[in-house]
Amino acid sequence: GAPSAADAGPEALRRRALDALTVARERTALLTSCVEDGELTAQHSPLMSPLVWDLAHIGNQEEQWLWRAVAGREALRPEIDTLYDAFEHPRATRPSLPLLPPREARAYAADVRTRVLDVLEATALEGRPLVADGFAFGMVAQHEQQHDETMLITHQLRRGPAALTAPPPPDSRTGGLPAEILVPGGPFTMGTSDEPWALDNERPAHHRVVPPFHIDTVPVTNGAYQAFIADGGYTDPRWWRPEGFEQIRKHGIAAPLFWHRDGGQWLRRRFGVTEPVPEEEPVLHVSWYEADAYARWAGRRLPTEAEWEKAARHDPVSGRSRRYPWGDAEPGPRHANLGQRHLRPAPAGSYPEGASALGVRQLIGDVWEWTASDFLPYPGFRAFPYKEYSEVFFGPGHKVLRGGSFAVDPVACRGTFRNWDLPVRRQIFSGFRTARSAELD
Ligand code: AVJ
Ligand code: FE
Repeated sequence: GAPSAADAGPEALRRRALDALTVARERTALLTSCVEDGELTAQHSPLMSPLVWDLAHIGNQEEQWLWRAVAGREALRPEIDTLYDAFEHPRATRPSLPLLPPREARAYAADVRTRVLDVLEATALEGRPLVADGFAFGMVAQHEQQHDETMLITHQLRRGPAALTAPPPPDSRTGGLPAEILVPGGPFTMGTSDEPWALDNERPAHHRVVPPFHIDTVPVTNGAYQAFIADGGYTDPRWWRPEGFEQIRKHGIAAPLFWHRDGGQWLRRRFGVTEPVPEEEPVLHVSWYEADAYARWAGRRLPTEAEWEKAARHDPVSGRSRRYPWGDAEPGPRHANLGQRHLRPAPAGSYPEGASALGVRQLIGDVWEWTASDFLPYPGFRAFPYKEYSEVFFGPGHKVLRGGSFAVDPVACRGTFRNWDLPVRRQIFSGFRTARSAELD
């Protein structure tokens, strides 16, 4: 298999950094060239930035971290920093800023990239923590890919005919899967201290004791979710957290985002195309409140973040935690549905080669999975290299999502990777699976 990043030398990491930056830029270029320039400056939803903001923000972050912090050079355009500071300007206000127009934004990002490739060539990837193992380059590639996922969400919210197309994922389902899998109780290693490009919130590795539990073999499907809807799930407050019930009442929510009813059937709009909701696909575009309510209706609950990671990484034979469910090899197309190769999740039960040691499927790729847990620091957490990546979001307001969606690139996805969002969010590529404690048996 592919060499693991964990034991790659500096030259392998330099190639990996060049490759990760190049792949990210190809994705960014596609997402910002498949619509007219006029659409790049439009706001498709108050929840999202205009695409041209993401484009220049990607370049600006790369300039700040690789041109200035790593190489110690002067700001190229100091006057634009504040425009692309995500904390100074909330998304809804970004269209009214004097943003760089599309041509200038493209030229700026390209200029930064040309300089950064020289920096990568000239920098010894050892010594201070920012450059050791090429960390800052890996961080910037992950940042660009995270915005590429954000831009894909903007494309999904956009009205009008399809601008993006991709082949459907191969149907690699195998039958006869159990509905749930027992994860034995006991300690396991959560988080990492030796994955070179793991971000601050994934660190450090530490022991967690997790009581035995059962977890769904596959994510909850549209078919299963339709049974919840048909059973009056959205109108029965017994299943809902009070604030979640208030949100669905106030906004008239009665199905996942992008679904509508036509006669007797559920349809959904996906990247400009309307189609029947496929029953066998994992449900997508549900909030944490919807996931939590479904689980309660099903007599189950969402897995905690520690349970999710143990199901994904714990090898009961060796007792160690793997980098990915299938082992330590880098994600390939047979392991998981990642990287916007397909613009939809694969049917539940796909990717047998991506199963975890315990046999749990599709933990990586397809849909982000809501967990029961608040986004909190691990014991021994240290913000690095900046507090605004993770630390300012810690607390009960944000729920953790795990595993990555079809829209995430492999560079920004691992068994330890942590995503988070507000529990009301549903434009993200979010689904879930359920669990139950085994002690109740
Ligand atoms: C980790 C996906 C929640 O998009 O808000 C991008 C990633 N941080 N730029 C986000 C991020 C700064 C972040 N999430
Ligand atoms: Fe950002």
